[in-house]
Amino acid sequence: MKLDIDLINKLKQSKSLVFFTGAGISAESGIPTFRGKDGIWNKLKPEELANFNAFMRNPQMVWEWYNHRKKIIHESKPNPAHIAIAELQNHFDVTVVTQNIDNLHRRAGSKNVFELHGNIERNYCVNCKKFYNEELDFSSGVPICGCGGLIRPDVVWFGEYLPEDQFTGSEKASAECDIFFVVGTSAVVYPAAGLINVAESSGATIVEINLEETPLSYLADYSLYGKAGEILPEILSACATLI
Ligand code: BJW
Repeated sequence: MKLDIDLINKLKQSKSLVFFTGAGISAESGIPTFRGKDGIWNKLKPEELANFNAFMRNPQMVWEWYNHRKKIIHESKPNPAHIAIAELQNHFDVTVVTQNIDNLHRRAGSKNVFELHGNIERNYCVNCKKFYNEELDFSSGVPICGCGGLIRPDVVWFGEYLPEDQFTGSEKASAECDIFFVVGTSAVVYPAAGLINVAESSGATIVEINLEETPLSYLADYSLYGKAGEILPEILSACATLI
């Protein structure tokens, strides 16, 4: 893909970049997306797995799903898209705002990362809120806290509030950046998707990178259609030649 010369000039004039990322950025690491052609929610119903009531009704089933995903994530590696974003830190102030729970941005070397929907490597007790960051023992079924409460993954399910510090920090970065990249998200889950409006109304240039259009594509100044793992390294190369 040939990058638009106007976009390269914008990059030249920019200091701060935000990368707002979704499941699509990790697809090339072998982690399935939620929606779309190969999305896991074509087969599984989100309301049966990604909400608190479903967990309380059937913690065993929800844990089986998360353990399956933990295994995939554990075996995966950051791909060229995650790595390009981390390397862009050598040229710009970079903030990553991710909806993903897979920790691949940090593993790629990104330093300034906000996690809007939690992190699969952490867990906590639904009763006393004690954190369990070590490997859990599933030998006698669903893990139980010392207080008797069920332990759950530290992720944000439908109907739950996003972690306030992560959301507030993301809003600030979105309002203050020069360029806001929207990478591999269907942009349908709120309040996360609303950050695109925050950036746009604050005057940031919006660049969308996706395989296809999304409901918020109309806000983009530049729409780059293709794989994030191919487009982001090209952006990195273009930036390297600016110096
Ligand atoms: C590629 C690619 C490649 C593929 N290269 N691209 C306003 C309006 C309507 C509804 C609401 C609203 N405000 C709130 C709501 C309700 C709800 C919501 O948004 N519902 C809509 C879906 C209808 N939101 C909530 O409930 C949120 N909480 C909340 O609002 O709290 C306030 C409140 C409290 C109490 C009562 C009421 C309100 C919480 C949302 C939590 C979302 N959680 C999940 C699960 C996380 C844990 C886990 O992973 O298990 O987060 S759902 C799931 O969707 C996950 C994702 O982070 C999130 C977004 O998905 P994402 O990342 O966009 O992935 P996909 O699969 O959808 O898209 C992939 C994209 O990549 C596609 O576009 C592909 O084309 C592309 N792609 N390969 C580039 N190689």
